[in-house]
Amino acid sequence: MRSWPTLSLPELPGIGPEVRVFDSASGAVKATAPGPTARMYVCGITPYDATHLGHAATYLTFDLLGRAWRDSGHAVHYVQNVTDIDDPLLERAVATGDDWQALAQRETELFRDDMTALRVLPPDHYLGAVESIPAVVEAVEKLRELGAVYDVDGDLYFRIRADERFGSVASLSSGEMLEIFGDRGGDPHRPGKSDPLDCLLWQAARPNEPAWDTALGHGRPGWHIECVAIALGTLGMSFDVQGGGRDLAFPHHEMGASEAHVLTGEWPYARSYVHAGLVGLDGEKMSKSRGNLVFVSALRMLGHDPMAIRLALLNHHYRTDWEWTDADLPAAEERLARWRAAVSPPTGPRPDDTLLRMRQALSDDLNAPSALAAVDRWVDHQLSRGGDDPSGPGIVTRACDALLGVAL
Ligand code: 5CA
Ligand code: ZN
Repeated sequence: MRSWPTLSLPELPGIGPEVRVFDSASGAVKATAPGPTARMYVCGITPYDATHLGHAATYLTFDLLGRAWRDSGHAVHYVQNVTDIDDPLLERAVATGDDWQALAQRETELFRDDMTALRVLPPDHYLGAVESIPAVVEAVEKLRELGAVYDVDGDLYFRIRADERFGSVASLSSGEMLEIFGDRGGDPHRPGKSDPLDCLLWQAARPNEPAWDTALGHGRPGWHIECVAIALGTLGMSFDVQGGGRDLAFPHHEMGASEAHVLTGEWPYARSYVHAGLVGLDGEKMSKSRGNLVFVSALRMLGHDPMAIRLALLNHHYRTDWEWTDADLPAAEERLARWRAAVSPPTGPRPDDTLLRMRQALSDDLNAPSALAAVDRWVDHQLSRGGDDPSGPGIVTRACDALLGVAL
């Protein structure tokens, strides 16, 4: 699948510190210790509706991580999927009378436009579930040979007991897992399953639904194995970060880690599992199924500067859940205008301390609000007293671009 256009990042003096992030599996902030090339897989959209601010906040989180890694001297190998075949997409297509493929293509295109406008660096591999069906089939066949698969009326299930490490990503009790599994696409009550938490790897064709003829029969892929097949095919095992919103920790990333462990005999799947908090509106998680959405594209159509949208999102720490309010965007627009006014004179205050603080904040669990505050300090100083360092405005502009993705 086509990714979106890349951006060249401006050079900064010196190098950033090693990046630390909160890993859900160990429950602590820990150093990401990538080799020369950091490897990251971030779960992509299910393209049945436009990108809302919750999605955007999650993709910005991993964009910051990629930028911090680059600043600390690493190359980045970044992979993202598109779940372009799944129940919610088919349900939406039926409800609106759309062709499911046309719907997926349209919404994926809009997502690319939103990511481009927000200056999110593109993945190196952007792969859809449909184009990855051969890789999924190969993975499920291998799991079957290893005895980790059973059949319920033609549907193929992954046996979680095949993995003695199952449960180590999200660290939930079995009661919690059962409750969440049903809410997030699982089918704990289906008769014939060996364990209520076993998950679908391959679903046999249903009437009036798309299906593919494969060695597994006529059907379509399950969700978790899609990401495993794509991640292993591009990054291999033990990549540095598996990312997504907090709602993906269980079951999605838990199942992915187990399937990959059984498949390869290796551990870990990802060295860190990084989860962004959920953005809400009116007291509820912003979600396509609830319909309480603010779309990035709608804000753009209203003429809001994407850099202000970006600043509004970065003003919240990625790990906390937060609520979007009508005050977020005007505050970000005002901040953006001040920043732009401050970098326009030829000289300004010395930027060294600002750059240092921005780097420290971002490398310490992606503390974007603190990095924004560091820029605010320089801006306040410039707008109140000015400065005579000819490198000041240029370095602050470049740091905002390279580290925060905010073009001034
Ligand atoms: N296609 C799967 C992942 S393989 C999926 O979850 N798609 S999604 O379109 O539902 O979500 C895309 C990403 O946005 C996921 O990482 C999800 O966790 C995140 N996300 C969804 N809603 C919110 C929200 N309200 N706040 C923050 N992130 C969100
Ligand atoms: Zn995924």
